[in-house]
Amino acid sequence: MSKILVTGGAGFIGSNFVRMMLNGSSHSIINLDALTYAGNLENLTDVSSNPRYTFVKGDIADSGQMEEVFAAHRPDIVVHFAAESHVDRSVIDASAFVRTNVQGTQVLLDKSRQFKVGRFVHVSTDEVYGSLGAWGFFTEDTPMQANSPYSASKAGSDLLVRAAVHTHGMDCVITRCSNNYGPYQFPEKLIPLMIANALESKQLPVYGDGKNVRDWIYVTDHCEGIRAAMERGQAGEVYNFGGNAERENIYVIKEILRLLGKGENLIHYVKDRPGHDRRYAMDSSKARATLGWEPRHTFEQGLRQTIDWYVQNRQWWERVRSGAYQDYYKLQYATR
Ligand code: NAD
Ligand code: TDX
Repeated sequence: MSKILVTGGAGFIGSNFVRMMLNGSSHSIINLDALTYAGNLENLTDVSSNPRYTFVKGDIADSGQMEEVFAAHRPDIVVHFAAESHVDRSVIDASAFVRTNVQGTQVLLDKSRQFKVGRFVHVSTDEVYGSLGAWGFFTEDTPMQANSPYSASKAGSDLLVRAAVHTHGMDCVITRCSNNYGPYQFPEKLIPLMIANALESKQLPVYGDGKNVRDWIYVTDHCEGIRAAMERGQAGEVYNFGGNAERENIYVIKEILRLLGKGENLIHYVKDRPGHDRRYAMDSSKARATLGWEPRHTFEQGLRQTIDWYVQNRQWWERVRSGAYQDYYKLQYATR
């Protein structure tokens, strides 16, 4: 049984990972999270009384605070999710992205080395590879060509992790995944935003021509990949995870409307995202061959499950859409 320090465990993917590990392993979990606008302890209400679960509020970019957390908990493994994660917010202001994603990752690497953590799993994204044309896939050897402040900050953190392996001999693995969707995703991201707006009969804002392509993966499939990399990955290696589900945004939006029985009159084309990457598609053959991993959900199954969850958990997203979120939403969609 290991002690796993999970950073960002109150966010979307982190909370799904914490739940999976508490219900499906005997490891102890220390959930370290700053509880930014995206962090929500309600995501973990069902598992928070588990005796193997501890929550610690803390900022990964604060070295002094991290020293105290590592000294108090002495983790065997770090699984690092904590990040500023929304591309549009990074276009408005990149400073928190540099602080958390770049500086925060280095602080965690330093503390992990100091306290002799056995394995560091760095959760990254397909966006570090840039944008694809109509054909081809990202492999682990595709050069990094990040295009947004968000993806540039993630690419920076990936390089810091690589440097920790090469310079200090640390045992780190990097996972890069395509677009996640599923329960507890903050309704600023495409799928939950469109579901919530449709349920409230509000306009569905489509950037540009709606033909940008994302490779959608159900969140628990990604979490299983991270677990496989944590358990069976080789130090210094990168593992790509994708859902094998490339879809144009407009297809996804029309499917959501169809499944909710809402009309396409809600679709509203707005100004494109600056620097909007055209297409992402992952080649996950390395993870399949070397980790024995594969995604379990088709996009159609996963989307249905996700819509059901948002219909049944209306209170959850209504609460997170109130307050500070309103200010962001007004700013982001004001001039479109
Ligand atoms: P999220 O925004 O839902 O959650 C991020 C969490 O990090 C929140 O709980 C937040 O409170 C916490 N956090 C932010 N700044 C912090 C700080 N300074 N100190 C401590 N905690 C802090 O993000 P997500 O969608 O769950 O993404 C998790 C990770 O997975 C990120 O590293 C992201 O880059 C990566 N990723 C996401 C996707 C996706 O589709 N969502 C795909 C590939 C990779
Ligand atoms: O209102 C919208 N309208 C719209 O057309 C929003 C919010 C998005 N979009 C488009 C932009 C993208 O082409 O939908 C697509 C998906 O957008 P996001 O949900 O913002 O995701 P994306 O920018 O692709 O990045 C996501 O996947 C990789 C996550 O947010 C990242 O954290 C992850 O690394």
